[in-house]
Amino acid sequence: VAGLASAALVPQAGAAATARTTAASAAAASPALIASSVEDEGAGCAVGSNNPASNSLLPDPFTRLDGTRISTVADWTCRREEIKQRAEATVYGKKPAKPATVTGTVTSSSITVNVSDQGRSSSFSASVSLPSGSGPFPAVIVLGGLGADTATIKAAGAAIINFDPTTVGKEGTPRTNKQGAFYSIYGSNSTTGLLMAWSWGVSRIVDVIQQSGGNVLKADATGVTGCSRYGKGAFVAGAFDQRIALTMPIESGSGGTDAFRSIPQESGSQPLSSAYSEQPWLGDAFGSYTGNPAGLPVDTHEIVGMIAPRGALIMENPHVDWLGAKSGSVAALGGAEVYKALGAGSNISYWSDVADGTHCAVRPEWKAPLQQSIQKFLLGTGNPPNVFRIASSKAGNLSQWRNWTTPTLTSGGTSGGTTTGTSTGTSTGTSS
Ligand code: MCU
Repeated sequence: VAGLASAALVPQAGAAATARTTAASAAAASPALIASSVEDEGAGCAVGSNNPASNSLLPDPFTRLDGTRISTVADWTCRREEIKQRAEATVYGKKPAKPATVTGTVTSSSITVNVSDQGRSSSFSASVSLPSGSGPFPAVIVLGGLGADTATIKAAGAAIINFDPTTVGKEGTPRTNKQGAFYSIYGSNSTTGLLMAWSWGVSRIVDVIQQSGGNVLKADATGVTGCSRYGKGAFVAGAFDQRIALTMPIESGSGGTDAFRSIPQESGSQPLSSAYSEQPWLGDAFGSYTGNPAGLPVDTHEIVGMIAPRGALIMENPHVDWLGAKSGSVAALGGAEVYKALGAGSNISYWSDVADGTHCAVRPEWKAPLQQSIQKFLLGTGNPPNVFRIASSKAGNLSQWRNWTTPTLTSGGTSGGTTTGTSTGTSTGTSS
């Protein structure tokens, strides 16, 4: 606990204030919530597929694989797609496009999901717990049950969807014999790791909510959270589905939010080789990078950036060295630059200045930012927490990790590059 009295409180400057001003003036015209209606707005982009030269610093989120730099907010859609595809190829494994058929039911107590794709079928379910009052309600998908402050989530007005992701991607199997509802369809020898399989499960739950008619749960107001290995899963789920309005990973560590390049330099943190081998969480391709993170075409600051401009609350524990909270702060600070560039700097918050060192404890410090995040991003009321509260014992320094600057992306059409978006989703734009 020593050292926390002087924990750094870093309010977001400049861009956040700009975002608030922009948002205030745009409020009347903007939808209250900023999630997309589609899983991947960049699905139609023709993007680069080369891996850039090795780089010991965090790659520039704003430079395309062809070397040109993006300049407009519209450009981000296809640049995000490039990041997504490189991250699938080298870190997590491929997330298949929406299956041919997804059916299911939403009731006040459960969600069932039935999927058919490529001639195979599988099913899974999740339990639902509604808050008091009358619906339809927003909901937070809680992966794995650990560490989530469900009382605060419900008191803020959101339902809980309790999802055991191991039914979709089982732990404890060798990489060559992966099991669960995802692998029943895509094969036990699929190279996609468990985190992406879990993320696919979250997306199929959102499919069923979207198709349900919105009587019990709202289609455009779903959040995701989880702690530790389930925090890794919540992070990937929120990053890879633009329908998720609020992403809240807790103490996700190595393989979660922690910047891969920073982990080898953070004493006591879980080594990349360990995160790769403890469970098949990451994709099989990551095995080539555990000793060479500089060779990765992306890092986790860009996975944070994939969440932008949607709501994010990243929670970390600085007392357990294994969790690598310093590397987590590096990624959050780097990802926040994407939010700023999009004029949505206030939509990401980070909090690692906590007193209790117990892994996955429900913490008093996170109650207010959690409540504010749910109200803002799932109910469309109030203001986001808009805070970076970093424990001084585990405070990363972004300037040591980048050689790029953050552009102010302008409105208007796409510029340069070879990319063409064919988005059919609701435009997200800045926060309201
Ligand atoms: C932080 O998440 C993991 C960690 O990566 C593992 O090394 C450890 O065994 O388990 C943590 C966890 O999921 O705890 C519940």
